[in-house]
Amino acid sequence: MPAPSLVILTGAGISAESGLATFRDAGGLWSRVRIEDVATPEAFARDPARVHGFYNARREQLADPAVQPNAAHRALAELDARWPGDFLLVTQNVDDLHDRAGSKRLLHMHGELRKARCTRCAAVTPWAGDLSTTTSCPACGGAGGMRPHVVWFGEIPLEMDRIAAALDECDIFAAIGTSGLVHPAAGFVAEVAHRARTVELNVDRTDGTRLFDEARHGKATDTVPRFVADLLAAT
Ligand code: BV8
Repeated sequence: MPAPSLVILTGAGISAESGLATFRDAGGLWSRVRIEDVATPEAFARDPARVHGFYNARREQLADPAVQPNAAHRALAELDARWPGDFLLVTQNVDDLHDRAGSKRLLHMHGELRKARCTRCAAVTPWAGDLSTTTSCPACGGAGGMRPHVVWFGEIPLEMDRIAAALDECDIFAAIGTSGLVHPAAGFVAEVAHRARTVELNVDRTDGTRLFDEARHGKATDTVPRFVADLLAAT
């Protein structure tokens, strides 16, 4: 009997205990700035300096030595390393905490804060510092066309074919630390619910909790290591 195929979706809640603000909790990012002003292609066309400022501040916070992967990130990296079957961790997060925890079978569907993309040649370059309206592309040399390698609202998430293929095969689907409000990620559970075991891990119920077979409530640093231990014990 082959090991079950796993797909795990994470959202901002898995990084909350590492000190990174979520989006929709009290005091979250969208309570400070409007999506329409900083996270759409129209916002970037209208005021690129403001959008760069929003992402530069988040990139700077991510560089803070106090911001480290937490026990939930580390547990998922261990699961990745030890799971004998198919496994894919799909994160909506643009932080690099899953990467730094050691996750390998990982996909950033909304892009990555520490990468920049040239709007002229499309080259994607690792980027730890600030971007501005005068930044030059290391690949083509063009100046002023660099943007965060992040998927804004109204843009198509990355590697959707690879995600669809993994969802088509998955036997167990878990959503961790996501409010289940942003599509298409929010629709993944409905896509697999008729044939996969579905588990939601969150501090609270969400609008999507009713769609899951099981809900495990608590902080990610408590619930995720326990969930991983349960999965590994069953193999
Ligand atoms: C698209 C990058 C078309 C930027 C982000 C209906 C159907 C389809 C689309 C739409 C639709 N209605 C509207 C749309 C369009 C839109 C959308 O969904 N809008 C929403 C607002 C309604 N979607 C899009 O535009 C997407 N593109 O649809 O293209 C298409 C699609 C497929 C195929 C072809 C064409 C693009 C969306 C991507 C936008 N970019 N991020 C950036 O980061 O700055 S989205 C942004 O929201 C982040 O990526 C974030 O990850 C994501 C989701 O938020 P969450 O991660 O869930 O975070 P949130 O704060 O909401 O929740 C945190 C949760 O954690 C809470 O539940 C909380 O209880 C919990 N928590 C907190 N602490 C803890 C915890 N849990 C455990 N432990 C803790 N300690």
